[in-house]
Amino acid sequence: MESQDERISAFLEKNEVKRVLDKISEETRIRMSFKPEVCEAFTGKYTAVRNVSGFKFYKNKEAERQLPDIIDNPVQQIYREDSPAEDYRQKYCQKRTIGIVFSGGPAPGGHNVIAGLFDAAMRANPETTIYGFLMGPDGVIEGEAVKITREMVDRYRNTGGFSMIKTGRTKIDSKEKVELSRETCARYGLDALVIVGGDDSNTNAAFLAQALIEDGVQVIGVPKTIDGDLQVRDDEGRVLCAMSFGFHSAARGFASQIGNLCTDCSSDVKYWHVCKVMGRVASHLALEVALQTHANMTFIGEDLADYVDKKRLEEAEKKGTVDYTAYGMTLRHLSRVICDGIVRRAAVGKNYGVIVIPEGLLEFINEIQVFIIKLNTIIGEYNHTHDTDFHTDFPLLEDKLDYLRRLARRSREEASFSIWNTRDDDLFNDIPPFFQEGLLMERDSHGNFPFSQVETERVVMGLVTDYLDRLMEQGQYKIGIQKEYYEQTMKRDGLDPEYYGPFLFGNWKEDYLLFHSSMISHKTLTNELIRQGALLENEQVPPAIEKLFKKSTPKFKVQYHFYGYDGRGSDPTSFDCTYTYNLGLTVFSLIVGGATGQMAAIKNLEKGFSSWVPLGIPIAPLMHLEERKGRLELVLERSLVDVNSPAFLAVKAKREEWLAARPGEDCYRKPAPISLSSETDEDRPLTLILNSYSEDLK
Ligand code: FBP
Repeated sequence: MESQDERISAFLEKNEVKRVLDKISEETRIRMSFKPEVCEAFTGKYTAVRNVSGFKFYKNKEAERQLPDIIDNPVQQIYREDSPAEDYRQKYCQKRTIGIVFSGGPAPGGHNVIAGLFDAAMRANPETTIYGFLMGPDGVIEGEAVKITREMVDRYRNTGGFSMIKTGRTKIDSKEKVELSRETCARYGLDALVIVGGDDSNTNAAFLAQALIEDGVQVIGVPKTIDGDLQVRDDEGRVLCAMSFGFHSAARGFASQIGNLCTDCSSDVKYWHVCKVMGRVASHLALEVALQTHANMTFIGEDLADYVDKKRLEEAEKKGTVDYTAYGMTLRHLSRVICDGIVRRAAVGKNYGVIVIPEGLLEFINEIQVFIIKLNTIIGEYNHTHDTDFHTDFPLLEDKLDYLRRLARRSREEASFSIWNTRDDDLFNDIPPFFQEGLLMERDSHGNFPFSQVETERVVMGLVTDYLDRLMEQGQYKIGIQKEYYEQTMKRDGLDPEYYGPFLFGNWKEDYLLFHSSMISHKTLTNELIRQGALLENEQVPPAIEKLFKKSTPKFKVQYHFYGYDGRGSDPTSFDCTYTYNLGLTVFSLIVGGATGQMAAIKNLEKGFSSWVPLGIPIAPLMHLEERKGRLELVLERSLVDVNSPAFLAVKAKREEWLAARPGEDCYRKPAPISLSSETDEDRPLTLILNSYSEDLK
């Protein structure tokens, strides 16, 4: 007789069972065979690179000093070359060795950059070798790489993540690391190194390009980051790169999940879903999610920083003073704005909804930003002056707070020491420990504050819950009762709704009825009805009224969600598949064209695919000085949400409509899940579509 193990083995051998248990799903198989369209420039056998004039960049003096050989690089465009001269043809097809590395957080589409580069390189010369450096820049520093084969490329085409060669956040930021990288390039015989990363990684690419110029190793950057904060315009606002790759897929992934929450909460009508959305400092992802889902409230950090409390300013003006605290939003004020939305929706029977909070929100709240900047400097300076690390030396929160306390004491003794004074210390000690811990968390190798690790949404919602409790006690937070429902309930119990209406409700003539604000408990309801003469002493409140009153008393229930890592690992949209494959092709053309210190890009992403133009953008002229780890460093400027952009203005104009604090349906929009179809409204970021109308709003 067959044993159980034998039966299981036979069962596992069945074709259908094998098929459904295969680690590559049918969907993934379809994905892997998807062929992204290629730009016109890549439709022939050869391409050529030509300089494009007309773009203007203000060159930073320090960038001129530190990056002298690449600061004057021009913008370049890739063309289809149908009749190359013999020497160019030979150069195009020469055997090369190229290295590629992912740097920073994953972003959907990275594998297609490799696929595009691989396909173009192999078409030009099948003997070319492409190495993938493992685990991010560490792979370059330590010389760890794999030879990329066709099988590897085919296995990962159009799929998400950076799993093929992994990624890491190490920064090549010291002479020693640059030297080790140089040795790696020499050991592998690299002609070119491709760095796929965000603003910090492209900054690294520029410095490496400069350092390796004498060795003849070209360095090309590729704009990656789901955050969407790597965008390039020249100094006159001409767009060269409207969006980094990965943004569209991550935003669509988040939007699809948040869209489902909109459906859930408007079905179950009992939860407020609070969604923190990744994006580091910039709120581009939150803005795109707002456009895709029409969630009830979406906060855009850049908008909060712009906030001016006019009432405060007026009051100060009357006194002949200026109130500087009137500029920028405080956490307290933000919590009041949220409460206002919640209370207004409840008043029309909607004690539920969806709130979107960008993970970088705190950066735009003055009082918190001050802490972030001060602590960045303190930690940076500590690490700089000691041979150890702040977090290793002060592992516990108590140790860190103790160190800060010592700094505050020092500020009392030394007038010139002002980075952390006793007022800072007192304010910091008023913050809940989990938030203190968040603000003191270890910065990454670029000195960036770890926004994704801080539970911003809980900090904000903690204040919201406290204030809602107060409003409830004051009878201001109540659920509106639909008039029709009130009338039916009363009549069912033989009570005259017209008689009781004015006694019970402060807004008796409206569609949604609110119990008088003095009625906040069974006791106050009874007393009030007696006082008004609608009930006799010792008479019980009729059950119908009890039922309605219970229904009108809100419970504030929150569900927290964090959308970030899931979006980074999502499969790319058709937009990102096509964008990244063409970026890979662009990289190869730039290498053939002898470029270094350039970033591959596609112009006109905001338009349909037929308008896309592959470019090489000079990185060095985009650099500016920024404070990192307490010191000024040359870096690529991050793009924040422009509060005058059409996309933001559209969200602002629709704010009240999407809050839907009025009777009737919510305005939720259901974004389609990620697929390879490119024939929907979502075939490119809605932010880009709207921003292409900027001329109309001037
Ligand atoms: P990149 O800037 O490297 O693309 O990373 C983006 C990001 O996903 C941010 O949105 C987020 O704040 C951060 O990475 C999280 O970093 P970590 O991977 O270190 O948790």
